[in-house]
Amino acid sequence: GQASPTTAAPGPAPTADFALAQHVLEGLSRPQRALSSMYFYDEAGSRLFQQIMELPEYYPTRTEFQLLTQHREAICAALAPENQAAFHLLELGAGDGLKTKILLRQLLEAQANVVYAPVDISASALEGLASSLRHEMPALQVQPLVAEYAAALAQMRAQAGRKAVLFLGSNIGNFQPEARQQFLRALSSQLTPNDRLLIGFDLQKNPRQIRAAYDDAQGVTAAFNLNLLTRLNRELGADFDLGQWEHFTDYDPQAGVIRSYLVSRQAQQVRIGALGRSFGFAAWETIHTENSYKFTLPQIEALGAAAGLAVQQVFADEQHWFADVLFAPQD
Ligand code: AVJ
Repeated sequence: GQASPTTAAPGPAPTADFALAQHVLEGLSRPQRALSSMYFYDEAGSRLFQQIMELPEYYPTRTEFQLLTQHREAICAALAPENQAAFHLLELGAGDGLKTKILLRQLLEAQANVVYAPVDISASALEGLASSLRHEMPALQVQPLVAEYAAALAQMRAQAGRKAVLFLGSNIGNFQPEARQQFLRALSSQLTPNDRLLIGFDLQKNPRQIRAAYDDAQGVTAAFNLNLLTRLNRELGADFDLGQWEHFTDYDPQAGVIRSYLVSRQAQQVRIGALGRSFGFAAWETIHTENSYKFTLPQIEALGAAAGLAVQQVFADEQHWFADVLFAPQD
């Protein structure tokens, strides 16, 4: 809960950083320390993620781009209603929209009666996307929305008429299993029988290949992980010494999850100004920062079924590294 303004106890100032401060206090107070990967994406973090997507080791973006290109006709035919009826194409976590443009071009070519509604937590990313679409596809109707997933779902309820929802890039992999199920149920409850949902899943594969994608030779992923501490230094007046922390990641092939950590290289104290206190770290103590789940097709079927969603089609690349899966509400 929010601190009342009359509380004299030291605490964060009630600014825009309040949620971040609360999160850090809670996450660093646990016996197994953790911070959410949601906070990776400040300006520097978003730039580093763009660089990650270009890395030779980071296969997911490139693979999904390829499979969307290869299957674009079938995917668009499955997303758009028959007889050119009007529909909204909602995208959760649209980002730079580079992959989605493959589908948007295809829809325009097929003269689909579509309104594209990209949703993202980053206003600057959405603005960039909207303005690039105005130039590249002036005929396309675009209704951008700056919001978190939950707010976007609530907004969907008000959306009359047919809709197709995109959730690409294996963003679904960042949820813990329970939150993932909750999210899918909430999403599913907003769909009417003729609506469609396309979700991108990174598939289980050679564990060495997966591990390499999150521990690249150039150290870009390490910089991306460590940038979280830079953010806390700037936004919460913390004094993390970046030289005393390192990136560690490992893949658990049975759980199908990449887990990433920041590791304290020595015993140290870190002061966090906005929290008015310090935290002690033992040598080699870790802060968990990200889960990135990888899936199998039977798991994907089960995931959908538990949320009232039936798999209609699976669009994968030839090597079966990544899949965009089309769901419809179960009847
Ligand atoms: C943006 C969640 C798809 O999990 O692969 C990339 C983020 N983290 N490298 C992923 C990420 C480290 C990425 N997603």
